[in-house]
Amino acid sequence: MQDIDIITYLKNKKELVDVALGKYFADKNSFFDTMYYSVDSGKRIRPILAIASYESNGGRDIDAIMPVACGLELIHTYSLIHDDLPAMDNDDFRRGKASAHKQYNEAIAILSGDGLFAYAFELFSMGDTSDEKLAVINAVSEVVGPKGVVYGQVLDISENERPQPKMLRRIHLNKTAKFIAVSIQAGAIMARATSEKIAGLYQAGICLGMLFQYTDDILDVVGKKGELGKTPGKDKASGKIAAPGIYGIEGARFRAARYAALAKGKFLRFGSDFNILVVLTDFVLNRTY
Ligand code: GRG
Repeated sequence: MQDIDIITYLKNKKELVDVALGKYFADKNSFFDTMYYSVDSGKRIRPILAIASYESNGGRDIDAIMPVACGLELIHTYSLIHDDLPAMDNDDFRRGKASAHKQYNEAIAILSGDGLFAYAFELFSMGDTSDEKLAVINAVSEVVGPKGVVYGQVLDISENERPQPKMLRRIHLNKTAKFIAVSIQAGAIMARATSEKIAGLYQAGICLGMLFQYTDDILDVVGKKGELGKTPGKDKASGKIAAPGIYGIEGARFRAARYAALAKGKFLRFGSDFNILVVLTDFVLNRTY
């Protein structure tokens, strides 16, 4: 497992995703350029997880998984644009530059999100409309809607006078973990994995997703390296629930490590073909951006 150079792996996969995204936004009308402003940059964790899961499950056709992987990134970008709006988090910066409503205006930012959401589903159904594609659309739409990301955001922006561990868990699970998990699930579906494996990988993805949000909360307090325009301690200042506010930094780190161990145990059950997901989990645990 040690022989996986995770930084090179992430760099190579990110490059592939960036090239594909560039292609999907080239030679269209000018609003695609506007939307691409928000798409351009980002770590591409969700598409990389989809590709890693696809390949771990024996998938070999990068052209088959790429539209699915990129569709996930478009939905994620949409959620970031809307999250930054004055009615939500009211953030002036995203991905090291002005957030969409600052660069353009609120109406254009809202429409960029709307456009990216619809375009994601066009990418999901691009080419053939196989059973796998339908299963991906079913799984993703369930997780990003009112049973997942939208519900998590509703809870997140609600007044929480006394932050409770139970509420924190519910927000993290819905806002972040389910989307990370469905990215892994989508890769497995596209590789035609067994339903048992698809379900098991989704559960491992939930643990990885919880870990991802814990490390996001921790980095909001201690500061992200290499990310411009991010104010350390933002969540604390905005009064939103975050792990360090409930458990303290060390408590949050302890819990993050526990989610990492849980995720790795679940990935390892499927054998050495899934080592990359174990290594990716360690990367998320130790990330500094
Ligand atoms: C239905 C998708 C959708 C959105 C509407 C606005 C909203 C409801 C949800 C917001 C959810 C949200 C912003 C969750 C935060 C998840 C998170 C940890 C974001 C940071 O992800 P990174 O670190 O960011 O992968 P980059 O920029 O690298 O892609």
